[in-house]
Amino acid sequence: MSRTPNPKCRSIDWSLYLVTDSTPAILGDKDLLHIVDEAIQGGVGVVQYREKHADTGAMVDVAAKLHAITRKHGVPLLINDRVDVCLAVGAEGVHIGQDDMDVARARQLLGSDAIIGVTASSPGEADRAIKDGADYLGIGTTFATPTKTDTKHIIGTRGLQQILAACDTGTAKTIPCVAIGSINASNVQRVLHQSASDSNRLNGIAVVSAIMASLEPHRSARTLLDLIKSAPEKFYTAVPPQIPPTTDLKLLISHTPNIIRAHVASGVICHNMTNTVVQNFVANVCLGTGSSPIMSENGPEAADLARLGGALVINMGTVTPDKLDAYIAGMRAYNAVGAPILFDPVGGGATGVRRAAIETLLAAGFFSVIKGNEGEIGAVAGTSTGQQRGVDAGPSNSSPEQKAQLVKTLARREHCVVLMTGKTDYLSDGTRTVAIHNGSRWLGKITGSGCALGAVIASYLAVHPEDKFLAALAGILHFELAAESAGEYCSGPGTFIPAFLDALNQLGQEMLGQEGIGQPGFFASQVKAEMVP
Ligand code: 3NM
Repeated sequence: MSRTPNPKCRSIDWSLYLVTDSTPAILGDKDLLHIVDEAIQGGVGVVQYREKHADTGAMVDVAAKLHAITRKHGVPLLINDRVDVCLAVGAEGVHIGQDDMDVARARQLLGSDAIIGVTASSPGEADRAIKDGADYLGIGTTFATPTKTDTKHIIGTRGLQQILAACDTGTAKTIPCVAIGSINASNVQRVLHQSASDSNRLNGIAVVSAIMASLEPHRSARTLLDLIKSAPEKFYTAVPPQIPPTTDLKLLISHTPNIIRAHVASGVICHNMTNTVVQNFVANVCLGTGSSPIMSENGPEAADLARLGGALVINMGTVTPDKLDAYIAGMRAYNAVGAPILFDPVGGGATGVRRAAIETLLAAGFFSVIKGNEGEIGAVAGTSTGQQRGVDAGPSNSSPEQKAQLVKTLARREHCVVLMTGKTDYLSDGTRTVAIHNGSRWLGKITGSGCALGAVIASYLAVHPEDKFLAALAGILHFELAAESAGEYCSGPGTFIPAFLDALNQLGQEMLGQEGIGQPGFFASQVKAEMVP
């Protein structure tokens, strides 16, 4: 039976939880007590004293000094694993791991007032800890960390999400949850964003090295707390937070001409880490839509490129181990400045190497849009049962409803926009889902059309970051209406390519000049799409 929530927990700010470490690699010659004092002043709301190597007498000595500091600031001190040390200094509670003393015994020794936290790395462990009467959960290991090399499970943000979702089924919702494992200023906002389940989210994060290894613990704690408290919605969220997202498709489409005009006039940078087969064609399509392409798979230069206000495409069509490292460098660079990234998991369902690459990339950062054919989206979702042959989607057994449901579910899971391409395209941000029937059959007869669409959507995201779903919709319509127009004049795939490049450019010019398809009302009349419930 889970117990009634500990009233002591309610007054605690779990946002930033510090776990101490006195190993030379982290603490160096700094003073543990000074760091904790400074970190609390910087915003730490809970301190856990964790010491794996000292004698009991020395631990009690340090714990007593730490307790004097935490008490002065009114924050709780918890002792890792050692109920005896907790009792000796009268600390507020303990944190126990899966291999430590069980909760019931610790509770018996410490009493009902004590705060008892438990480490959980799976929904099952979380459920057990809650039933045993834990007051809060430390969940992880989020990412591999040099601070603790004997961690058993690296669960990523998806693992956090599964535990949070499982915690939400009963009384457990009232139990605070903090995540741990290689969390720092560079990833804290995305961890908070990507781990949220539909109805539950982390109460905070726990760190060791991000504060204990810092030469400026006060400033490090303050920076972390500011990042935690300032919702990163503008950058991350698929659905705009302020404006209630409209599901009125006519209204949505009515916004797209202005977005297209802004894009055509923008010359926005479209940084492509894309496959070697399509680079020339993709660069030409970018130019045709008004963006400025750069085809660079050089990880170290991504940081400079990320600051130019554009977007990044990660297209893993010709992935190798070296390229995977470059993609990760690119993701870090663009995530760090809040610039959009589109992920195109080309051939994702074709080989084990590609499925593993998808997992690596999903754990490495945040994508604003994930785009692929049915096989690729199935591979990202982990739902595909069939073997993708090469990079093509292959035959589909799914109904339109199932496809729409898949993109919606994946968008909700990844908290981003998802596009599944095909004869009908399905675009969703988890709240709004639209089926789009525009395009040309010739797009399926040339190489690189899907890759080029990814590049177009990416640069549209950079031009209209406030609503990524709408930006993606505008990019898709620019691309597909141009393809339709080119399809009318060409005699086959060979003549389609130049006609398409012409049509992309022409559509843009007509939108700017409000002539041809750019005449008021004409553009919208060409769109064949409907909202899917
Ligand atoms: N517990 P850093 S990971 C103390 O997974 C600890 O239970 C973990 O250190 C767990 O913030 C960890 O430096 C170390 O990565 C976290």
